[in-house]
Amino acid sequence: MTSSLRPAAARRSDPGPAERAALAWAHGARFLTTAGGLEQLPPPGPPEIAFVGRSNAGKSSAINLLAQHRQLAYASRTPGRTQHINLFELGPKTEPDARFADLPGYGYAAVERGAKLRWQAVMAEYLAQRETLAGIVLLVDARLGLTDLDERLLALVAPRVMDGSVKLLVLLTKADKLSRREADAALARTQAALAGLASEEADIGLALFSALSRQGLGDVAQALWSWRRTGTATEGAPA
Ligand SMILES: Nc1nc2c(ncn2[C@@H]2O[C@H](COP(=O)(O)OP(=O)(O)O)[C@@H](O)[C@H]2O)c(=O)[nH]1
Ligand SMILES: [Mg+2]
Repeated sequence: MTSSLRPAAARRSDPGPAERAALAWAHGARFLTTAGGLEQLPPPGPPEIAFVGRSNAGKSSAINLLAQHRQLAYASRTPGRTQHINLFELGPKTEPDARFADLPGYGYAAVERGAKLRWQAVMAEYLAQRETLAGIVLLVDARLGLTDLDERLLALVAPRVMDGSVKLLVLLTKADKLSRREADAALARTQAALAGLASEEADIGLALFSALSRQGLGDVAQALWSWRRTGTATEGAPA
């Protein structure tokens, strides 16, 4: 079977109610604010889900697809250009239950050194210390696998992942470019690399993803949906 047959197969399967609800939730994402540094972030609110990855890994494409806004997270033609944390809000407008935090892509060689160092520090501080950080989605080009920079990011967040306070979902992107055999190999390689983060408390997911074919979209939406804040005082209360 060629990989080009998979998108149709994926679309054919009827999503269950949980997947539909999760997709509808993700599609409801709206822009909240953009921060040029940690001091510009809004006060901690609902759980934040941070999207991180090397420039060109497919982060903007994934967020755009989840949110169903073609331009919500600008799929830049100039990798590394977006040196900001962009925040999106999800859930009921009166009582948002999650935020997406789109962090700057890393590893783009042409970014000026001073700016690069500054953003490394901002990201490190955000990922290591943001109290409302609930989960991290790490986007990795499936053909490249985890790079040194990804490993460094994982080392940085390892304490929070291993004690279970921050969940981790690693997406192997552009899966449409891989044969089934290549995809299996990429999964196995990445799983082995992530083994060091495993612990009793850790919640670590790994999935193939394609913004082009939508492979993995429903599962990703459901995972993130499960990370939102639930059980607030008004939830389930009569309208
Ligand atoms: N074939 C394929 N290309 C993709 C996919 N996702 C992103 N791309 C391409 O990869 C490049 C980088 O994507 P982008 O979302 O801007 O990456 P970002 O720098 O991580 O935000 C663009 O040319 C996209 O069109 C995918 O699922 N499949
Ligand atoms: Mg981008």
